[in-house]
Amino acid sequence: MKIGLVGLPSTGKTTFFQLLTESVSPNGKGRTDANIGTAEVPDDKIDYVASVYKPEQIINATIEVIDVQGLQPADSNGKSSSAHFLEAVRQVDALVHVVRAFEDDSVYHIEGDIDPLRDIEIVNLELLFADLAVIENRIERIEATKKVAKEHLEELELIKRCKECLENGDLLYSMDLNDEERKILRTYNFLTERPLILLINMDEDQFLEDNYKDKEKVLAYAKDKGIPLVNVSAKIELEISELEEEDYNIFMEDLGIEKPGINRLAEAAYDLLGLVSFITAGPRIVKAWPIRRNTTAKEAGGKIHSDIERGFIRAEVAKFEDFKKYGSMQELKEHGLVKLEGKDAIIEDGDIINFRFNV
Ligand SMILES: Nc1nc2c(ncn2[C@@H]2O[C@H](COP(=O)(O)OP(=O)(O)OP(=O)(O)O)[C@@H](O)[C@H]2O)c(=O)[nH]1
Ligand SMILES: [Mg+2]
Repeated sequence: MKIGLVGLPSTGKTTFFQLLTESVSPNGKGRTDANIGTAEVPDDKIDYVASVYKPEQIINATIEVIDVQGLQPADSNGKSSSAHFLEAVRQVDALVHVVRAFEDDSVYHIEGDIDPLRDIEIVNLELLFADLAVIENRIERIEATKKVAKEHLEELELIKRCKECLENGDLLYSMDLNDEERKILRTYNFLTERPLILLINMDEDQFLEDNYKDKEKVLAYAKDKGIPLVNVSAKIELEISELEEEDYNIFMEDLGIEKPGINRLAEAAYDLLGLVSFITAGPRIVKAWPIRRNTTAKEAGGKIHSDIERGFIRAEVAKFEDFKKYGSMQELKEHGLVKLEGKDAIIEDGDIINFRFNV
């Protein structure tokens, strides 16, 4: 899974990026290039299975995180200079908009004051302008040809509808499109079609009180649009992440941070994208494998290796809750709790699977 961090300048994107990826020095100052890093998805189930198997290696699911430079709001003529930075996040599975709620006079705010909802709308507009620019270029290119090829006519009609949608100030994900149309649009990697998460970056006090300026408005907006909200206090969490475990736990508790930011973000992203993980376990490796919800046993095998999908015979599936209750595969087998599933069985989150295949 890939996510892209976007937002206005100095909202805490790179701070959050460092927290997620535990990278100490992202590329330069992040002025021109995007920072790219990998975040490990924390997973209680993997931790438990690993504590039983004690494997040589534990492999959690990962999320690739791309952090781009802050977007400069368009000028009064609607001219925007953000499109260039946004190219780096066109291919992500979800965009995470880092919104500034923290109050700190020493940190410059491009709009001069704290107003999360206004900032959310400015960034939406930047995404919209970037998509509009792509569409306008494409329309120009198609129409420049003397005779528009037949296969382009349909595309042209569709992107003109998209253009109209954006010009009305609506994001493309709100359009009612059929599968064929979505397929045509896929090659464009439109930003306003990407699933979005709002990450509210708060200061210490706001986090403790679970309150920030205009919180009610932001909640109402997110609810209305069905956009998940995640709260973090990126700077403070980054600072304490450098402490020894004992101190770290004490500070997290003092600050009222029940779960690290990465946990909350990963949960929101898995939920939004409809992902779950299954587990493979052995003495060498215990590993989490992210899959789409409703993936079949055979397809799940294909995630590991195409040979497993091709030569699929059966999947031995144990439910995580049963494993936790009995504490070993041997016990589970004796209680008849390891099921032999066929190719069409639906895999659920936490299933511990051993594939039988033959190639
Ligand atoms: N007080 C306070 N400062 C913060 C917080 N989060 C980030 N900052 C500070 O804000 C400044 C900008 O943070 P960055 O993480 O670099 O922001 P950015 O969004 O990556 O900025 P650009 O890449 O320039 O757009 C830094 O000085 C951070 O220390 C916070 O929660 N509280
Ligand atoms: Mg940055």
